[in-house]
Amino acid sequence: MNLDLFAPEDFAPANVQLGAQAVVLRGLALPYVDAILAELKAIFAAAPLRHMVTPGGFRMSVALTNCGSLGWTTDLSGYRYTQLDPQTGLPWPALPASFVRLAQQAAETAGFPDFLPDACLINRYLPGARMSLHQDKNERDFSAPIVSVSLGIPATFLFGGDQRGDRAQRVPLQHGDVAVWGGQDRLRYHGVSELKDATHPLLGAMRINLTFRRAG
Ligand code: MD6
Ligand code: FE
Repeated sequence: MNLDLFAPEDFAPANVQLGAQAVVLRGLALPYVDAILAELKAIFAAAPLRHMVTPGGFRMSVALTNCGSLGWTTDLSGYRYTQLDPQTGLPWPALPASFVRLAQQAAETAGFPDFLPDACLINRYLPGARMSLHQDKNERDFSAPIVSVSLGIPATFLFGGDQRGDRAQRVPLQHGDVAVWGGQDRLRYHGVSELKDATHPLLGAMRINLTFRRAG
C-alpha cells in the first residue's frame, strides 16, 4: 500500500515565504485556540470591540480593541498607542500568558528569537469588512517583528512591497494561521481583502485577528 497517497502535507498546507523575513506559518495557533477564545471573552467584556475613525474621518469596517500595556487607537487627531482605553479610561486588559507564548513561538519559528510583545491589537472582521493596504509604523522601533494570528472564517491577506503602489501577493489565511513579518520586511505594505460571507464552526460568520507588536 502506498502510504504516500495520504501524506500529512496533503492536509497541512505548506508554510508560505512572503519575503526574506516574512512568512505564513500554517496552523501554528491551533493548539492555542481554546485558551485564546476563553481569554477573548474576558477581554471583550473589559474593553469592548468598537469601530474607530481614521484621521481622514472614515469609520473603520473592522471593529477593534487591545490588550497589553499599550493599545493602538485611531481618531480624528491621528494614530497612536495609549496606556488607557479611551472608551473606558482604564488600562487595557493585560496580555494573557498564553498570548505571549504563542507570539513568541511564532516569532522564534520565523527567525526572531527575542520577541517580547507589549501590545496585542484585536480586530474583528465581519463579512464585508476589509483593511486597506498600510504600513504598521506607529511602533517606537522597527527591530521587533509583527506577529498576526488569524481565527475564524478565511481571509485573503495582501502583502505588498515597501511602496504603496507595489504589486501585492494574495495569500489565503485560514483559522490558526500566523503571519510574521520583520527585519527587512517590517515596513511592507499589507492589508486584507473584503471578507466573503462564510461560517466557521467555532466563531460563526466572523474573523478575529490578533496582531502582536513591540510598541513601546
Ligand atoms: C490581518 N491586520 O487582519 C492584518 N494592521 O490579517 C492588520 O494588518 C492590521 O488589522 C493595523 C491595524 C489593524 C489591522
Ligand atoms: Fe497592519
